[in-house]
Amino acid sequence: MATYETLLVEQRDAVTLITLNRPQALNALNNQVLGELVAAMTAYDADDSQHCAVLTGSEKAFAAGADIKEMAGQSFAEMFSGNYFAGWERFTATRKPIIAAVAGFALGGGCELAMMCDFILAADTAKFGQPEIKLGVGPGMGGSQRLTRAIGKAKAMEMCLTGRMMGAEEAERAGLVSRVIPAAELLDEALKTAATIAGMAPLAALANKEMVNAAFETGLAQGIQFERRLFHALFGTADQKEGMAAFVEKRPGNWTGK
Ligand code: CO8
Repeated sequence: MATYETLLVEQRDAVTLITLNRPQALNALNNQVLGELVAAMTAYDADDSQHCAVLTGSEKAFAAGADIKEMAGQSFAEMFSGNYFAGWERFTATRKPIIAAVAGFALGGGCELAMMCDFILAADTAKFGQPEIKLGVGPGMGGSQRLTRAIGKAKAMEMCLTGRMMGAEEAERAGLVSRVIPAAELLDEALKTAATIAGMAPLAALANKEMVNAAFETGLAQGIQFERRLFHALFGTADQKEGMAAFVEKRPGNWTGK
């Protein structure tokens, strides 16, 4: 397995655990982190033995944003011609499931990275925010769009305009995170959840991710049509036959990923 300077990557059975590892900068995201995360996700997606990923940070910070020191001196021409940070689209192109396990600060690009994952499990210490306005800018990794879709206009607008942080309880109430977990149990719970997902029929997992994501890209009728076609298509898989036979025979499914 490849090794990285800003990430720790390990495989626990069928689960890939990726830990952001720039403690000196509270896991701030720079071009190197971006390149390494894309490489790690591409490797995970291509590895037939891996079926769910967990992305996490440290106890203090999931990620405190894009690296302000890397960006500070850049001109418009450099940002625009280099299409700064456009590479994140390759992260969101990952087809297999990714869980964000967030403890501590998830600010700016850190909050946006968590929202690029399929769902967020938050420690009770998690703090989410889009404080870019305090730096004279705004979200740039999808925050204005994904946060608004996740928690609605009123709260997203307030978060972006004031830069205030939102704690884990509020984030759960608002629908940004799926569950809040005591900090000491966060990683175990995230790995357990990932193992549950990794235990599902792999093609069904890909299809479920695509279906839910389609809700953000289509109108209702088109989204339902897409869902139905994917549902139909899964009847071409051996795992659908196996899954339904296993139910009737009252035993667990034995998946082949075919
Ligand atoms: N970038 C670079 N370095 C950082 C960052 C960051 N975002 N956040 C923290 N660090 C560094 C600090 O500079 C410090 O380094 P040093 O010891 O060398 O001074 C070290 O991490 C520890 O940080 P603090 O001493 O500040 O720790 P505190 O516990 O006092 O405070 C905070 C923690 C509250 C999280 C504080 O560090 C903070 O406010 N950080 C910045 C948060 C922020 O503004 N994030 C938004 C950044 S902009 C962004 O994310 C834009 C995304 C879109 C880009 C897309 C481009 C197209």
